[in-house]
Amino acid sequence: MAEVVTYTVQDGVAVITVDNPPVNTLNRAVRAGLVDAVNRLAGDISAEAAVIIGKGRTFPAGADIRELDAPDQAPHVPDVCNAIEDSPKPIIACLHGTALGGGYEIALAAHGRLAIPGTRIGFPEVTLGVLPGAGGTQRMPRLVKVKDTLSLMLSGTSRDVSKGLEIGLVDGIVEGDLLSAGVSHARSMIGRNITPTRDKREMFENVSEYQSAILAAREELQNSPTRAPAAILDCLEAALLMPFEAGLQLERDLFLELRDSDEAKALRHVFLASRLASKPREGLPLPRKVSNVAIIGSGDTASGIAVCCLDAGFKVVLIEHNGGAALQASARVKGVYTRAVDRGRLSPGTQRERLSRFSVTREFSNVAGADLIIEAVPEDEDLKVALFQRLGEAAQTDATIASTTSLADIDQLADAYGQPDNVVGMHFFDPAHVQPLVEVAIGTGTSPQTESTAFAVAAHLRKKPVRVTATAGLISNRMLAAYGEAADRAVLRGATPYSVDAAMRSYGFKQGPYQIADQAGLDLILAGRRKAQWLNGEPKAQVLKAVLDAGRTGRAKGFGFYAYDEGGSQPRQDRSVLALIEAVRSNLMIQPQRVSAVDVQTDCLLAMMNEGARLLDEGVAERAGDIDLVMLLGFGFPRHKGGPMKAAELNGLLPQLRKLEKRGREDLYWVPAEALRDAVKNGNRFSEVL
Ligand code: 3H9
Repeated sequence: MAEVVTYTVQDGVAVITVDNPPVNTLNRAVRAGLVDAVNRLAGDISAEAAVIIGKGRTFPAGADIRELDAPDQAPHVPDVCNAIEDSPKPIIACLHGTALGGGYEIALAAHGRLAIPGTRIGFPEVTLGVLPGAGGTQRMPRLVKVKDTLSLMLSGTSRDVSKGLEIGLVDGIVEGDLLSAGVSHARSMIGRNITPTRDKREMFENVSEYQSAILAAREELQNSPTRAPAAILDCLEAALLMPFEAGLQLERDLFLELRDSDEAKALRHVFLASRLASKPREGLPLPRKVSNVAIIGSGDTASGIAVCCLDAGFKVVLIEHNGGAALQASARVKGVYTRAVDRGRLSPGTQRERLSRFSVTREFSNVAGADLIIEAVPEDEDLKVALFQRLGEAAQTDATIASTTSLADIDQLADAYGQPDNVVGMHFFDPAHVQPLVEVAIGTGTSPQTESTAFAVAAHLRKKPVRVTATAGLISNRMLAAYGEAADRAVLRGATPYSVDAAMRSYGFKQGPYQIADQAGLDLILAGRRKAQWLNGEPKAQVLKAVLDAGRTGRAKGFGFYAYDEGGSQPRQDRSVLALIEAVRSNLMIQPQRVSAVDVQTDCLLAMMNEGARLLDEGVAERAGDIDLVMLLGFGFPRHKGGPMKAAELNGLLPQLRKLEKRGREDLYWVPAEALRDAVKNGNRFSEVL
């Protein structure tokens, strides 16, 4: 096996190279290799200093996230950092790529830090529900101002090194060869008196400024849904008030506590699920070339997709036969860019360049010039079928044809087109230029090259693709249907749409199911609900239907489950909706009971998990992690709960299986899916992978 850490000597300086592709994570072999290298340096008469550098695309990007779920194995990253800091011979960290988390903590422990332009530095730990646990919280505030430490550690975002130089993240930026510059810098430090980071105190001189920055951050973070930010603040406070060793110990204790928490497990799952989902399946051929895109349609989805295609460098023609609608779509696209320029997020030059690649036409024949055609007309199956027939006559034979439908049958559209291998589903979420998720729906006839092209396009548009075996409703509508049905049942039992929404918001959702329904439009939600088939046939949707039948179609019309003011922004609870629900209850002879927020949450989560398990049974979704991603990115499921499948695992699947079995005896809606039974047998996991 290739060595993951190598040791060579150049001009009397040891060159310690980390070579663990793709991102040089600090797995056990790397940690052991680094400690060995530092020990070797101490006794090496041919080297009086050292540099640490990463091979390939980056300096270490942090601890290996996969290892955080495995039993502890020494040496730990803090051991590596302590060994580096304690080295009697100076060690310089040479940074490039992304020096993140534990990677940058190594640099903080070193006796100097150089970087090339473009290097990004950051602490993503908080996004994983942990804190910088290798001395970062103790060393960083000794080197840079606490306000900059706070901003980096609490945001979890990385910073370009050009902005890091002035605040002290590195000692210098190297324009030329990083290794040569590192070696000569290390040589210049030989024989000099070096103060290790742990002994630096200058940043602590203004105690009150330091403490008030921590206090202000504490107040700001009072409502944080995760525990990591408060723990980071505890450690930074300890850096000021406690001896270095005690601060390190506190940091280690809190790190381990957080690492083993459910929220950190959930966040790790999200990280890995998202990386896995984005990867096209193995063995797919190269994608077809795409540079000219035709978008058919003029609604929000069509204009949103046009914006992301323009942003990605494609030439875009938007095709709409209705002149007025075409003008509106064009104005919407231009409006996005005008607002971006007004807010200083885009230069007028870039705006001009992007819009120079954009045109709107009523002429359908323009599809002939496109290598990717995206159908984004309203969800009307007949309309879509007719359109695909026309496309079959007008499109280039090697064009990729993508439908944005989440309800229509991709196979039927593919048949109408006549060349099913080139047809795929790409379901965007509105607003399409903002929302990251795309469900890539693979039909029976979709060829591997079309699949590969859809994934390449999604990546090019900077979207998160999730692969779905094409089925009416895809993952998104099926999950939303189960969620809505559970919510309706809770309302019939005695909750209100408002108490259900509040319960799900207090669980961590940005919006409750009735707010989502109002936003999407109740007719669309009902159409989606009808696509779900359970053992007892059609979903009942009694509450949804009652409100829709009263002409309340959602936010766009000003009335749905809520009433809205003119601009549609301020939802108000509406007594007449409660009266409609009361009428349904009395028809069904249901006596309303008290339904607590916990009951609502339990039922909705149980229903979502069971529907996710059905999607696994049917092969619509390949992995539980894909279902979680759709709920997280598509519907605002709280990230730190990991998605409905992960949350169910963390709560223990066996009691949930029992609960479903019991309820399923009275109401077939609750009958447990086979995949849930398998997951219980599998040791409380939906799949070996994710
Ligand atoms: C930490 O350091 C804790 C310490 O404070 C304390 C310790 C005691 N682990 O994203 P990409 C994989 S916490 C494992 O597609 P990009 C990734 O799964 C850690 N694997 O590329 C993928 O694998 P595959 C703090 C990782 O160029 C491949 O690398 N660090 C890790 O778009 C390529 O990744 C982080 O949180 C990892 N840490 O982005 C960094 N990182 O090909 C998280 C990547 O098999 N990582 N992989 O699917 C990132 O932000 C991005 O991956 C990075 C590259 C910017 C590095």
